[in-house]
Amino acid sequence: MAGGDDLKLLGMWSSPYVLRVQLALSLKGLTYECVEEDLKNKSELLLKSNPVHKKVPVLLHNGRPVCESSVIVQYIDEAFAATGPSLLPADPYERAVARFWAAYIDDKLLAAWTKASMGKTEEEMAEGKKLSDVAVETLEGALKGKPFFGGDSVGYLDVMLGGLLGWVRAAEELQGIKHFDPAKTPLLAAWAERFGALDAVQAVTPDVNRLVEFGKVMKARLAAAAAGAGN
Ligand SMILES: N[C@@H](CCC(=O)N[C@@H](CS)C(=O)NCC(=O)O)C(=O)O
Repeated sequence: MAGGDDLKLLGMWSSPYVLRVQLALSLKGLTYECVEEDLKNKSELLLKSNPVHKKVPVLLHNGRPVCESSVIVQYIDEAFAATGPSLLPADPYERAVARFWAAYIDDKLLAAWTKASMGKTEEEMAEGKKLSDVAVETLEGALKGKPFFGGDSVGYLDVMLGGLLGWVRAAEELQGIKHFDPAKTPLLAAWAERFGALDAVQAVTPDVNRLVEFGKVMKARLAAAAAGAGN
């Protein structure tokens, strides 16, 4: 890391958004301090650093906050351009394509996955699964002819999707949903294995069993809240 740079990440261990930032920092080989937030009792530092959304992740670079996972990953790549591999493509057109698919992941894929796992009714969850299948098959097209979204090595889009992988695996345990089914989307299924096997990725990936247990607790809390609202 460039001399004198101080990096502090306000995060939470189970957050896929925080994991994106950890992946970017790990792939770039940057060292940082990780501060675990209690989202039910947010720290003054978090509230002051992200007064608009009050969410994690926030990256403090020499005390200056950067918010929103996609913005932070791009910031890391630009601010530490001389350190480690580049995440965003050098070519402006390729950069635009990577950003387009990153927005697709957040707008379509994540929305579908949330509906499939947290839907209020069985019908809503089934609808989420259908939307998810369409989104995953569409995303498969962006991976044609290359091992990673970034080409021969990982890039911005790999990080944006890779942050979600822990929960993709946990969903298999929790709901029996295989989001990256080798039979339907073989390229994405192989990508998930390839990406997950990288040292820099393994160094920060949360334990899937811990995510599964956390998922069960969240689900029970949602069910209790829904039952309470119905009384
Ligand atoms: N769009 C944001 C989403 C971040 C987000 O939703 N963070 C959650 C944790 S997974 C959070 O901080 N939630 C606290 C809250 O909503 O009050 C990003 O990409 O960084």
